[in-house]
Amino acid sequence: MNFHVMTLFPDMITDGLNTSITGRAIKAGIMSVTAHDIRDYSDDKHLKVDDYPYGGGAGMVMRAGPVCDCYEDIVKCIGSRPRVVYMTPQGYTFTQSMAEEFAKEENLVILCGHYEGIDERALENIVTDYVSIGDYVLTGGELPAMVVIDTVSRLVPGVLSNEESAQTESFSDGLLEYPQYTRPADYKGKTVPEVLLSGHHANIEKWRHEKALERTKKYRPDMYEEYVSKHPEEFT
Ligand code: 6GU
Repeated sequence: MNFHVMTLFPDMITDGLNTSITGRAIKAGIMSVTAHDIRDYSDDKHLKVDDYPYGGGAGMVMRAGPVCDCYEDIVKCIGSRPRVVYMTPQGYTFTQSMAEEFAKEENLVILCGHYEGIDERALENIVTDYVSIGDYVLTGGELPAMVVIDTVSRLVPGVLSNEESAQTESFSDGLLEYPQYTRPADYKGKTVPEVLLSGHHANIEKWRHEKALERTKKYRPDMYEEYVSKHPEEFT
């Protein structure tokens, strides 16, 4: 899987993803992340990529030319017109099922905005998906792009080891994770739940399931209701 990020801060993307699990996958050749500097496509002698908004108002707008030219260069490079995900607080909220869709693509372009936004005509020309990562405002699309790439990459075959893949359960069974403990059994007077030391496998599974339900009910009542409606036999 190849990610192509269109950004004004390419170092932020490469520095952020060349570490940890994504960094390992990139070095192994299982995926690639290429950051394309939109400023390289400026036609301005001062390399400006923004301008004042028509109609007035605060802030600057990224011009259509550099954004579209950058995309066309990627198209020429890979020989197809890949999906373009625009990171914007005005988009649909990112979900695990969106990540599963994106993971099917061979190439994915992610466009990061800055300033007050990007000229609407560039968006109309190239963007296929408008995606936000939640209801709060960031200074730019780079951190959201890294969130999307991290989430999608762990769904790409070979990126996670078998042991890492086994920890995928959390959202896939529709419940939050149960609490985990490791040694020591007594940490400054706080002890590990007795059942986990018992070696009784069925009891341990039962306890973990109960804790997962308890947590989901408390922190994600929406997910809890969904789970109850899908597993009525468990609650009769
Ligand atoms: Cl995708 N971009 C920005 N600038 N802020 C956000 C966001 C995206 N998602 C949530 N907040």
